[in-house]
Amino acid sequence: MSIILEEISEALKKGKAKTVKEKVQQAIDEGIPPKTILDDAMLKSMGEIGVKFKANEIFVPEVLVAARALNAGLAILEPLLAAQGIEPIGTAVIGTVRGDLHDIGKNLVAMMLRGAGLEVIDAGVDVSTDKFLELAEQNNAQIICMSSLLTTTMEATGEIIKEMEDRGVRNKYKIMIGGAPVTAEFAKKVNADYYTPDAATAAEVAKEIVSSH
Ligand code: B1M
Repeated sequence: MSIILEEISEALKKGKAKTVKEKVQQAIDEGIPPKTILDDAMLKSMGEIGVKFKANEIFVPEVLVAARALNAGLAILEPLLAAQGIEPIGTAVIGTVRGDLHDIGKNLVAMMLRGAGLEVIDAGVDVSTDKFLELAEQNNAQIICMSSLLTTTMEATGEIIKEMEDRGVRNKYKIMIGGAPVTAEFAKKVNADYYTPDAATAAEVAKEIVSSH
């Protein structure tokens, strides 16, 4: 790997957003293709962050600063990638379900999904069935991701899926759910397609879903 790509990779892992931004611009000026910068430096190191996070070698603050650095670099790369017609590998809508305002975990999942190459539409917190469906429809999403942190709002996940079934649109999307109180057993009970325990696994599974879609 060229030195500049290694520098971007290292700066991203350390969460140095300003350095990532400067080095990404420098790499572009040196003629390195945006897709190479994205894949070989940024997504690669974000993937490594995900592995370490999953293994409890690093924690939420480190992931958040790395993700912020990723976003700083992406802001420069995105218009160039779009101009070259490089498409994201798929689209996911993500939100914290109605009644629930916790968003730290949801934001982490969103960042990891972006790190895996997906376009992520963030619906925010306290998200209704209408909002999930409206954004999924508008953006041709393949996946709807629902986060819940309270035992009470966890039930809203099941209600939202039921409402999607009642409207006859449930099977248009793969539904992934997660959050501290959620379990695989619960996901099965409420007819979600996937439960993932953490942001890194969510990104791995989302990648598999869109590649087999
Ligand atoms: Co709240 N809160 N909170 N809170 N809060 C918990 C969840 C609680 C366990 C604390 C406790 O009592 N021990 C408890 C829930 C109890 C229960 O239901 N069993 C609780 C409560 C009761 C409340 C209030 C009701 C308190 C009150 O007002 N009386 C209130 C509810 C407000 C509402 O939502 N309507 C409330 C409010 C808040 C704050 C606003 C103060 C703040 C949220 C700030 C914010 O998010 N912007 C807050 C916080 C920070 C917490 C704790 C301390 C930390 C949550 C967190 O961010 N964890 C939490 C206690 C705890 O968990 N230790 C607590 C870090 C985050 C990275 O982890 O979100 O689990 P987590 O995400 C993980 C995985 O779960 C997974 O990936 C992430 C990491 O890889 N994941 C997914 C998450 N979403 C996923 C989706 C996926 C896949 C994986 O696919 C789609």
